[in-house]
Amino acid sequence: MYQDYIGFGYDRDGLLSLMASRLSQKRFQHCLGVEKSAMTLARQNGYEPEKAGLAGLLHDYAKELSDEEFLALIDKYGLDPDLKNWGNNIWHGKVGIYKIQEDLGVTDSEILAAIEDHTTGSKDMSVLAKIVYVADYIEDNRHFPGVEEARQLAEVSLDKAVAYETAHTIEHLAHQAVPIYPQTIETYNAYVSYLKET
Ligand code: DGI
Ligand code: FE
Ligand code: FE
Repeated sequence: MYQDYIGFGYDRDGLLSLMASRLSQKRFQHCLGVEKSAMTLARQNGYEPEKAGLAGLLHDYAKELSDEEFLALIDKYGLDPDLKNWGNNIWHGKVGIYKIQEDLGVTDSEILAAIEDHTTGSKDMSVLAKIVYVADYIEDNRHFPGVEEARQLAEVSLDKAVAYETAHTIEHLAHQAVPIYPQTIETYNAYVSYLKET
């Protein structure tokens, strides 16, 4: 049950109310979509669906915090000062987990690590981290060129789906001429071999 992972006694309904009050309608629906996709991926990969669903539901909890709040959290917890050179896209996972611990009492380190790395991936992802990373990309509300291929790959292999998602994200970021977080490139290098295997 949620109680194994969260300290403040929230059940799913309690979390849904809190998230609905913290997030735009659209982002709330996205979180519900990631919850559902994460549970499906968990069943396909021999992982606990409830734990995957909880991590998926919470993954963007901090997405609508202000820049000032993120900068204050970086100071408060003595996080890597280089984080200040980035923005919401990088902060809502890597700094967001501190807000999630403060507000929800999430105690499970595997859930926290999965949320921490859900945007950039990591070269050392747990099965749960891969599930959240991929579910974020393929959930039902996502519509972009390539999403169908990502959905198909995810049914075959979580690792191939991670590789595909990372390559396409990097392509997209480079095309937009925005900086790529070094950890994103590390993820790409760790998974690139899965792009070639059939
Ligand atoms: O929060 P979501 O929109 O559901 O998705 P996300 O957390 O995977 O990504 C948020 C944004 O971050 C998305 O527009 C892509 C961008 N992003 C992913 N990796 C990097 C990145 N932005 C920068 N600058 N560098 C990265 O490495
Ligand atoms: Fe996100
Ligand atoms: Fe997301």
